[in-house]
Amino acid sequence: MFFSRSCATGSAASPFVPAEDDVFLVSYPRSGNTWLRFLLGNYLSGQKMDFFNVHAFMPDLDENPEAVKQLACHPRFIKTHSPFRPDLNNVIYLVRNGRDVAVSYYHFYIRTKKVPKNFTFAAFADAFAKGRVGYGLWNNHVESWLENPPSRFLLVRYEDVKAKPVDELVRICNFAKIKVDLPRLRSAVEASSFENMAKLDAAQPRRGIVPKEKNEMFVREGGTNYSSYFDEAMNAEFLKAHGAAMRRLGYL
Ligand code: PPS
Repeated sequence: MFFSRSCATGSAASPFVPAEDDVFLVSYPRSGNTWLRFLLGNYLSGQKMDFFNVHAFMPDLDENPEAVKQLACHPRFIKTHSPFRPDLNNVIYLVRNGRDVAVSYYHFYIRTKKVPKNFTFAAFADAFAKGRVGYGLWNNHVESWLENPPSRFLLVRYEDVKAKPVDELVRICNFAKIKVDLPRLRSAVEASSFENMAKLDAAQPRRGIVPKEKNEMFVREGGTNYSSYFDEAMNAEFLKAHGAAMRRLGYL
């Protein structure tokens, strides 16, 4: 039913209304949402995901609601960075250590020229701790979902996907009521490896961005090395704002 599924275009006339079986891939930015979409897309689509077709298979509700409305496959997998909204069910909420999110977001801000190249991490960390970045306080985003989980809700940690991608993908498939085919799943994990996605990222520049160095790549580091960015003061400031969610998610 799901493999080689065709996501043929339907009508775009009506406003977005969630279908009962829609599955939402929800995360604060820079938490690994694109990786999750590659994993699922490579598993389900029968095609090789890349940085263009992934948006057609699993569109972004915030950026392109029309593409979501035009999806004719079921269940629809829909990406969003939205904080809690009550009309979404079947939510896979992807989290990542907030400090790694801050580091990744910092480089993304430079990549997309939201801040100049010489903007310091200290200044960004200060803005992040105060919620003065795109999606506001990381803590609030996480708590908004953890405090109000819809009836069908799956919490997935980026670090767990890194450590045991096959197991986590099985969990996700079970949650989304998708049949599990282990050999196929392992191939999807391989096709979506950091190295393979980084190669595709380099071969497919987007939005006029031509990265000049590794930190300007979209698939940049994929790491958990925040400690080389945060000094003691930044750490204290970060934990003052985000300690509750960090503790709750087992990151402290
Ligand atoms: S966005 O801009 O909000 O859509 O970003 P998002 O896709 O959620 O997150 C980007 C980070 O995910 C990392 N990434 C990966 N990590 C491990 N393995 C794979 N295959 C992978 N693909 C993407 C990506 O490198 C970004 O993290 P950083 O730390 O910047 O490298």
